[in-house]
Amino acid sequence: MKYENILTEIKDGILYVTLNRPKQLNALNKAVFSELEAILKDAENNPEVKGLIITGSGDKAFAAGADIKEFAHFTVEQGKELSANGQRIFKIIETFKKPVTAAINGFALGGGLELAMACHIRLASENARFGQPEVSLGVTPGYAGTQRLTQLIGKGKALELLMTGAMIKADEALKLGLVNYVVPQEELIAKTEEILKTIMKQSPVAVAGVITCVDAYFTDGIDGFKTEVEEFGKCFGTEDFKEGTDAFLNKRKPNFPGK
Ligand code: DAK
Repeated sequence: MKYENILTEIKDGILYVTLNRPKQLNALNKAVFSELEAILKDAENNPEVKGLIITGSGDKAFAAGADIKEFAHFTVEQGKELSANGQRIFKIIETFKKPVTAAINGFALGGGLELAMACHIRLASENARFGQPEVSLGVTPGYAGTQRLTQLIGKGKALELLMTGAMIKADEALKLGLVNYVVPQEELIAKTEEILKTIMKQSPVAVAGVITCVDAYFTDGIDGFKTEVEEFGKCFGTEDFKEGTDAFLNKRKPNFPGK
């Protein structure tokens, strides 16, 4: 299916999702959100898709935030609605049962950083810049930036970035644990593919279980330890587990059926 603001392509099991509003530095408007939601739904049900790479088109931006022109005249109610909808869609990414990586190829600001933080793994190019500049516009982050940034880098540094609105460079983002790798821009997609392909060789059922367990750690009212017991137990009834153990015992590489 063709989208107006996002390019998609499936190759070797990877769905490439490229935000494609380069003139607006890939700013996230309502249309981007609804296209993203449709793409995720399709990816969830498409057995051809084993993992995702989300990136931005051009060499300047991953996404420079929510589209400021779009929300500039919003009312309190519209603001709440926009925030709830964005949070809901980013939660779909965070709990997605296939691995989702962000290849951050430039500015990841505001909603753009919030999108990257919802992904399971983040890689950045050397020119990438990160920040939550919302306070400079008179708003708080609305797509769970206050929550995920705190989870990822800790309260002290998160509060500093959130309250100053300052931008940081890729090497600092790496030191803070905001991204897993920093590479030259021309190597960004290849390095992301390498990580994703390593994950894709593992049991998809077990990988999905890991995502569920780690998410449980951060979900109020859910005991992550109990979730792990459940997920671990479930694995024993799967074909992936039979294949994985049989392959090990017979000294061969596993070929996981993903069920
Ligand atoms: N939205 C709309 N357009 C944007 C944009 C954005 N976030 N960021 C950049 N653009 C557009 C610029 O307006 C410009 O368009 P033209 O003027 O050419 O038409 C074009 O992209 C190129 O930008 P610049 O000319 O500014 O490029 P520079 O290299 O000089 O600067 C920059 C790059 C990234 C430093 C600069 O563009 C910049 O500061 N952009 C804004 C970054 C920012 O503040 N991002 C955070 C947005 S706030 C909410 C929910 C969520 C949020 C808010 C409310 N509610 C629930 C209501 C989330 C908010 C955010 O994400």
